[in-house]
Amino acid sequence: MVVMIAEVCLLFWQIPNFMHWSVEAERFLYSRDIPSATIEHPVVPILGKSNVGKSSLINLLLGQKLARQGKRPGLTESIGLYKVTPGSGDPFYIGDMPGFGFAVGGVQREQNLSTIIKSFLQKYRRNILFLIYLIDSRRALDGSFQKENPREDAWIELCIALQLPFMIVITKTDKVGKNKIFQAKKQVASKFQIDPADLYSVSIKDSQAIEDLRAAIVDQVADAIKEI
Ligand SMILES: Nc1nc2c(ncn2[C@@H]2O[C@H](COP(=O)(O)OP(=O)(O)OP(=O)(O)O)[C@@H](O)[C@H]2O)c(=O)[nH]1
Ligand SMILES: [Mg+2]
Repeated sequence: MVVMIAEVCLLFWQIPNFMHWSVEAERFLYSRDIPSATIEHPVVPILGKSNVGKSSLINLLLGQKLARQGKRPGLTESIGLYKVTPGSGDPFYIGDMPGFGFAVGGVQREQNLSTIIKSFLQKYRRNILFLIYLIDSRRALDGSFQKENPREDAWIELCIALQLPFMIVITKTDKVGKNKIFQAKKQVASKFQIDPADLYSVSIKDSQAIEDLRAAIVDQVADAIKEI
């Protein structure tokens, strides 16, 4: 009997962490022309420039390939909400947002995507616990993120105006190498005047970093729900 219990414990121990939250996909189409729906649970949207790795990160966090990901910037065109229920916690949605900035299809398409993001953030502000804001590690390192960047700054200003707390995550760290990650964090942290240790970093090739981020999201969601 003792052996059996030990075996069961071992089995659970070996189950990857993503098994500890169950996932339901719900593609939530949102545009100015579609009447708004009621969103039942709090939302944690993932925001960032097109191609920064939002949809890929979401698929890894979910442990399933539910969001469309790919090389073409502007691939995600509508908002995908994925209901996540962590072990003993309350359900919430992780939101895959279209990217801002360059989109294949030209300026008009880019503007349409921006309108969708902006109106979602404004309309559903009360559902949003916090944002996860992604920055490509190469843009952090070469200084292009810090330089005067009116388009990206306008997004950051909108989030601040809406009093949206954000968690910052540096992506694609495999592109810069492990020894440069802290430097990339320092550069971004100086722009936001925060401690670099408060930033997260991920790569689709680093499963430990994904696990750490998942755990941090669950903790932050639990804290944010307590404050509501
Ligand atoms: N090397 C590397 N490539 C990555 C990483 N994350 C994403 N990518 C690649 O970057 C490209 C864009 O990824 P997506 O996840 O579709 O990016 P997105 O931010 O959702 O893009 P949009 O929906 O267009 O805004 C894909 O080709 C991914 O395979 C990473 O950590 N490392
Ligand atoms: Mg996407």
